[in-house]
Amino acid sequence: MSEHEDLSHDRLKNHFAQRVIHQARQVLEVWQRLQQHEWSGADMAEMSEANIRLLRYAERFGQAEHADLARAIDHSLNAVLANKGRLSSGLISELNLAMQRLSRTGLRHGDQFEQTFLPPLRKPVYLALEDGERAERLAQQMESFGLIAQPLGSADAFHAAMAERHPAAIVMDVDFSGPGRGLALAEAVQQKLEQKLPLLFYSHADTDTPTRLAAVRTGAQEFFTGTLDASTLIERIEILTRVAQYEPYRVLVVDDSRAQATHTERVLNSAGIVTRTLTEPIQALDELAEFQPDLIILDMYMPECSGTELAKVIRQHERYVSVPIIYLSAEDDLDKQLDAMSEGGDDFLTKPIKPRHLIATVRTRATRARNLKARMVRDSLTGLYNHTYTLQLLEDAASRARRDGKPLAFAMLDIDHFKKVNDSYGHPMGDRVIKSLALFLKQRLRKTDYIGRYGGEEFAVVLPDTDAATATRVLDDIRRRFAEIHYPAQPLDLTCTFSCGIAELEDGLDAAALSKRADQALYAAKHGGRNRVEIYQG
Ligand code: GH3
Ligand code: MG
Repeated sequence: MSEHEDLSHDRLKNHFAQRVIHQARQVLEVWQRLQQHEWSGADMAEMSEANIRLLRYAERFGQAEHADLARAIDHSLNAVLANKGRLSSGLISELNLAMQRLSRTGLRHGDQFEQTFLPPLRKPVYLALEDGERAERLAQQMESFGLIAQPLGSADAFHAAMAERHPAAIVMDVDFSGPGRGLALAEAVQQKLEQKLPLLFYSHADTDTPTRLAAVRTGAQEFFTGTLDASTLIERIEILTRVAQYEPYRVLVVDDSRAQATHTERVLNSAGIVTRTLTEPIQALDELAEFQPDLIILDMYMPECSGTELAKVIRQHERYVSVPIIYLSAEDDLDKQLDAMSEGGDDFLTKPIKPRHLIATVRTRATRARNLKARMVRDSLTGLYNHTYTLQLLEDAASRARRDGKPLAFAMLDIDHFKKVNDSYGHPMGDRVIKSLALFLKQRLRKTDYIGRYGGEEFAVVLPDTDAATATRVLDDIRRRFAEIHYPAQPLDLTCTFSCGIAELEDGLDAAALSKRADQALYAAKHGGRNRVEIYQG
């Protein structure tokens, strides 16, 4: 084969590979849409059709991994059909897992196996900002993170772009093309769409409540003010547009009547919500720790203990103070309902309840609780988990590792001579380094790893299913690459390093002891000269 033919052969192969990727996206898009309402037969048919096409392409173009996933999805969809079109918690979880894997599955290039993420949405993000220069700069930064951004200079350009294709998301300046006109523009566009586009507003000045209200009414998911920080923006867009982020809601149903519980489960499952039932309330606390529900539905009257008593017990645990509790009961005495609500409940639904009403209540409550939790457990500078929550995650991961007989590693990182950075370059530069290490860790670790900001310039990482040697390899690679980052500064660019200590879970070791070992290893790394990774030596 001539070199020319070789090239065109490669290009052809690449072209077909793109077809598979495109079809995978299609499947993921239908899946994402299904998260918003109760599933219908038509939805299932569309899903199934898109998936079959993926299977055919993947088989024809030799993409074994995609073909396997498509087969698994087909299998689950058929199981739903065999179940008289009913979803079950097991099937929802199965489908969700397959979709997450699909969104992460790369392609085989030639013969060498290359694990890459699915390319970013081919759709661009439209940037409609008053300040054209800012928009250009932002677009460049977004591109270096794998997003395609298209700055638009005028309302006409915006309309033209919208007519040509719909973007993955819109970033709109409230004052784009004139004071307050950005708002009107976004509203006009959204009104014409059946499926609203992810919309993020920006205002250079701090804005008043009426403006924010107007933004909310156009379906805005986010409102930024002040300087528009690229990494924050990128992170929000990723969350709004990535399917992989989606986790089905989990609801724990506590009801002594098996029939009633099954009914509740069926209704919730039909909307893609994962459920688990307890008919014996006494087990509730064990189940809570294991299942980690987003919301709890309690029967008011049970023989062993009443719903309100159980709610009180649950609320005594600090970890569960913010999990919404909904009472479900035939009780229609308003006074008794109010009494029950003051005992740690969030809502009261009377039986028989319309399925739509139940689903809507659960969705709104669970969404709000997740948002609230995200604020409570995350550090505001970096968006990483805070100290307390990281320790909780470590505890949960340790008990899972023990149960499944899998290894678990815990790493602690501390930036070297960070005081000097603050002293010589100023505190804002210090903050920038902290934020960039946070983003760096997020990009380079697995989705299943938990990353926390442990203290000022100290970080912690929980690595499930990982032994100390593997964790060391991963973190040492991150250490080397992080040291290569240059932060522009006068008179000299700044570079930073970090030290890291690693410990592995062993029999008889609890989370606190494991964390202490990692800390000791970190101390050894500092003592040994910094800019290195050390494993705990007993
Ligand atoms: P070592 O290599 O031994 O870790 O030296 P170090 O200078 O990094 O350690 P030390 O603990 O003495 O100093 C840490 C400094 O980090 C002190 C504190 O002012 C600074 N710091 C803590 N939190 C923040 C933060 O959020 N932003 C900034 N800019 N600085 C912070
Ligand atoms: Mg330090």
